[in-house]
Amino acid sequence: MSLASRWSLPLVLLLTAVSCKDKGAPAPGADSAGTASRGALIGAALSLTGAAASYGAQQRAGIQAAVDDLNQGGGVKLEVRIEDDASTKEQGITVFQKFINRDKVSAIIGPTLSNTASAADPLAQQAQVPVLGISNTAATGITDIGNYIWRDSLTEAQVIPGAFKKAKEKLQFKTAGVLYGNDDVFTKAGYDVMQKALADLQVKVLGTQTFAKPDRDYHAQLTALSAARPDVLVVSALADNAAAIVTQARQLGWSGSILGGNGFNSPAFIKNAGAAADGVMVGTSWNSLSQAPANQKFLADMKKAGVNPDQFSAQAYTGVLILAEAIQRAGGKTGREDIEAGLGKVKDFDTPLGKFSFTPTRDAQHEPSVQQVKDGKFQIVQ
Ligand code: 1QQ
Repeated sequence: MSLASRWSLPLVLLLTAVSCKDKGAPAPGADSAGTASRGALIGAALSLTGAAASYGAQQRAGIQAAVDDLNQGGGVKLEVRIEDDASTKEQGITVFQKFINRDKVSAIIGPTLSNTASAADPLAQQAQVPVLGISNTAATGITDIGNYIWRDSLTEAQVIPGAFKKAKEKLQFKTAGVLYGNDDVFTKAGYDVMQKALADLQVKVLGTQTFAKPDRDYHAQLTALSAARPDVLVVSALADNAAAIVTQARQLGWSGSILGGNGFNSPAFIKNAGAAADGVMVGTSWNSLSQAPANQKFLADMKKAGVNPDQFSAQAYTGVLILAEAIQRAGGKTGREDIEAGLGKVKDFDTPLGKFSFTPTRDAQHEPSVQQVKDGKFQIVQ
């Protein structure tokens, strides 16, 4: 079924987005009638500041675009209230508490980082408020928090083995040096998956080094890794660290290939690393080339909004569609229990990420892709 026909059910569909800065007021482009006769109130905890701010900005744009688009159709009503989780566990918990107890939201989108989700999601589970993660990719410690926690983001365990296999076929490497952030749930979990994927592909790890999010100088780790002369460098890092690591590796003379994890999937990584990003390969949950109508609609909406689309905006946009679909599947009812039940019925849903279903453990299920930086842009590897 096409998206258009899904949305033309006899329900009034109206979404408004409210930013943390202008609380209570509809965001630009949103329909102010959304607050006058609002439907389900959804809270979105996004990293608008801090280490994950580059993802949060794109997520906000994706949510806004989906809201604006749905606003023009008919059907379920939603009001999406966006708050900054500041890329930290502490602020994530504060925002969740506000959403759950003060705003009394029907469901929560986010938070941006797995690290934050690991601390904030248990509050929603406890209060029985459905959470839809849109970018949490740590394989464990997210949806296994409990039955109210869902996500539309594929885990590193679902993406990396296939991406590394394809990379090995293209690049023919036998050895690797590995660098990962050891102070973040996602970068650590990503490392575990990478290590296993390399072992399964019979790639020998010649050296492993770590860093922490506040670090800006990686010369010691990179020098030690290149001294071991691996064929490829494998890095699990958030976008800001990733850009600095790749830049410094090239400055130190590293000319080999670099494989990244989900943290690299941001245009901010390419922007900050510049020419050093060229050739970097990474698995992704969004196929930018997909001709599927849902993806073409997403691309058109982002173009209209003047935003460069990426995986994070695609997953955020998809999150809004999934919640609206869940409400529709719940017969238009918008209580916490209704949305929880509706999420359980979302299946083979056409989204910008492809045909989307949830696994029995509430993780995302759809086809991943592989992309490589070329001429300053992510290009899908066929
Ligand atoms: C996570 C991630 C980050 C790289 C993006 C938000 O995947 O924290 O799970």
